[in-house]
Amino acid sequence: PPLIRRENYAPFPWLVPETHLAFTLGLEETLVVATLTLERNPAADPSPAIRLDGDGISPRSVAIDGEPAGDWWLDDGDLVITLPAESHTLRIETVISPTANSQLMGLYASNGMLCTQCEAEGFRRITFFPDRPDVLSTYTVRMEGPKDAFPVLLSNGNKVAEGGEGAVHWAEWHDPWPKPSYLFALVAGNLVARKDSFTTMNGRHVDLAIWVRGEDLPRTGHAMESLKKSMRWDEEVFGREYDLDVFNIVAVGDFNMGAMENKGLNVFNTKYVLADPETATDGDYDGIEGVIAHEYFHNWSGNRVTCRDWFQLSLKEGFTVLRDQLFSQDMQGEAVKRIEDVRLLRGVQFPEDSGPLAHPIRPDSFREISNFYTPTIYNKGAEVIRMMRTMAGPERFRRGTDLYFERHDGEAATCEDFIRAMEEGAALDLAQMRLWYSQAGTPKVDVTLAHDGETATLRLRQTVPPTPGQPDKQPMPIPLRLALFDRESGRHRGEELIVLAGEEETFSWSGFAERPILSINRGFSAPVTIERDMPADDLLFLAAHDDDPFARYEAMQELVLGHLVAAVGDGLSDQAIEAGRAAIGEALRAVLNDPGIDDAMRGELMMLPSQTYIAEALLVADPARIHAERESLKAWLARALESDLLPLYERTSGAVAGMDPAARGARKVRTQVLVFLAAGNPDRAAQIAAAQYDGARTMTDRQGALMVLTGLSAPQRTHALIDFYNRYQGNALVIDKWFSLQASSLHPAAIEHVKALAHHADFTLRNPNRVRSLYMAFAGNPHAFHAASGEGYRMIADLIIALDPINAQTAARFVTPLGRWRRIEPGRAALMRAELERIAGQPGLSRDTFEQVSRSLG
Ligand code: DPP
Ligand code: ZN
Repeated sequence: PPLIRRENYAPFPWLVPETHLAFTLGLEETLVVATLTLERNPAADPSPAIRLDGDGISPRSVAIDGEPAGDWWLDDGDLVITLPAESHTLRIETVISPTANSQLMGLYASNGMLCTQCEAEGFRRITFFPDRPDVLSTYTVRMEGPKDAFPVLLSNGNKVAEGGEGAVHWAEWHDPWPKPSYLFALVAGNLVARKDSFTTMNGRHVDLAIWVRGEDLPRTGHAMESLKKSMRWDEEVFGREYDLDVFNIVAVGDFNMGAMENKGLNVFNTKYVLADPETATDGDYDGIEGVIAHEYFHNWSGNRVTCRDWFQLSLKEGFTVLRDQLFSQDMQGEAVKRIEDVRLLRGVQFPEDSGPLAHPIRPDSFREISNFYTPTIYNKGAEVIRMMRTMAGPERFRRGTDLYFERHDGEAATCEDFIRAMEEGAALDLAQMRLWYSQAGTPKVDVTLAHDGETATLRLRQTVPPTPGQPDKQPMPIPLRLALFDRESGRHRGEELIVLAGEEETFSWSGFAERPILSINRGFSAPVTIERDMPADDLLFLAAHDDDPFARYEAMQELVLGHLVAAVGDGLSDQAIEAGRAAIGEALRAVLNDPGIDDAMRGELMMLPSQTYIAEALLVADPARIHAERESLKAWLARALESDLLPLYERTSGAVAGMDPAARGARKVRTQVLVFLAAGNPDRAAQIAAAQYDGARTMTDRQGALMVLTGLSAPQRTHALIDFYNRYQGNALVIDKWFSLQASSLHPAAIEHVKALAHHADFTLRNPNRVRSLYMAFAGNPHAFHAASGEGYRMIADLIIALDPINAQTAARFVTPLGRWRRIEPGRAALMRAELERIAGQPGLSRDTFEQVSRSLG
């Protein structure tokens, strides 16, 4: 498959002002009649023919200006037609089979309904079209089908007509806003709606509806509330108003991604719509609120202003992730949300940036765009725009986004357009900042703080590591929020923002009789790793006293990380181990008992750095050693602090139900306590967890207890797993949790459990949520995935090979964990590599999997 390059962008030679689509719907067979008006694009090089993208379809008929066309041919799946004049009307008939579409791209069947997913290049599986984001067209869609199978017919925009007699009915929808093909959507099925309405800031009445299967209706309330909050928030914070009379959301059980922002008709994975306290955790509630907001916000950052080409994907995704993060911060509290976002960034994006799949947030080339819906494009993209916001401040940042929306409304824009609007609107000089768009890799900042007389001198040095195709890097601007704490008073003089722009810079402050304590990268103001030698006492001080909650969290993480990295790396003397553990124990005890922090924050501070994060800090990791050291620290802490943990469990067991912050915080802490106890006192933990399981009034409590039990070899384990399955059989999202908990468990036999679960009657390769619930959980479970025998690697490779022909996009996602081999100790690395080679040797590999495997081996 060819490499597509950003530098080769050229505008499409034709404009498509109007697109009319007529569907005769059927699960087995759907007839599509596409009628396009075409005009030569004055801004492009003229072309005697038109090339319309197609993927796995063939035309049943082609007509130009009402006459059957003769001069057309298929080239590599695309339809090429000679067009003599300046403007034409083109009519193309295709027949597609939704039921046979297991890739879930284009038009497909799910549970008896029909739905579409077109981003990025799915529209070409429905009809021939210039399937690229810079061709904007006004769509009119007519759907006709059996009333009993498809009582509800939805598409983008507003419904303008409907009718039908007897068994067949039809509806016509019109979307007044020109859009690229990736935002087209159609849904037909037996659905019911939760309906509501919203009045916009300028008084426009909007009908809202969330469409689900009948039995799911009671679980749509939270999604609807989240939608209304998002609409209000985007008006208040970004000045963005909704622009149609209806906004529809449809929940689908078979979906490759989280959700999709089609104009006026968002299609969602059920996971991000359905919730009630009995079946969804507090985390699920937050996920729904965040994803509903994300897709809604795309209406401006993505739809009204879209992308010129897919290399600009972060233009809409990075920006929209930042917008949804800011929204969730406002809804749930800034500190905890920021910590969660940083944990995600470090857990998935930093490893991507240091591995074979590293790419800049604006990539230069790809073979399959589906492979670039990555944590780098999304989450690092958000961090880059967040840095601009930090440097400009919220008001100037808003002037920048206002200018961007105003200037590019109705256009397909580039990242460069965004940067320019930000430079002008927010009055920022972003010349050097552009490097964040072009250079991959997580910068490392070495920090030393010297003290001499009354002067404190901070020396900062940055390095941006080499990444595939980018051996040499230039220094990038790194905005760092910092504070210097006076040892005497325990206070700082006020936070400052400095920008490290050169490779090495020094900053100094006078008036410090003693060496101050440095709190740096507060709020995680830059997506970098900080390297510094900080005495344990100073970290203990920050963990207990820093007024920036993120910095407190960070100090805890740094304390534990430093200890574990040393323990895994060089091996520590018994004495050093004891001292390290004692310091961590002291910090954790303070966290457990500090009345000044709320439980949501306490829960965060109690979490030890993940194995992935520890591995990232090591050049080459031995997953077994990391696992052993981390578990043994946990066990030690649990035993040393048992007399603090048990009362904390007692206290937090008071508030059982309720969705208020206090009850949610209590649930989080309770489960964290159980996690510690499971390591230090498994019998006691099993007893408490079993009681929590039996008495649970929320899924958060039930899942937390089951997670802990699943990791133990206790008799209560089997009982709870059977009960959970029986209780929720038939509820796909909850059964996903049941698969996931077993695949991610600390149980020594987790790998055997996964093998057995793959043969469970409820397991299927056809449903992405189910596949991920078993195998993503497994691939993220270090002690099982990295079994020294290589069996874990073999299982993931077997999965990729089996899944690739069914759902290539999902299969390719599983290459990432195997691609980490360069950073793993040599024995395992060889086994991982061998599995990648075995996959590469399969005939007929998809473009998706081929690209990821070859980059991973490369
Ligand atoms: N554009 C979608 C989203 O990120 C993914 N296809 O919302
Ligand atoms: Zn998005």
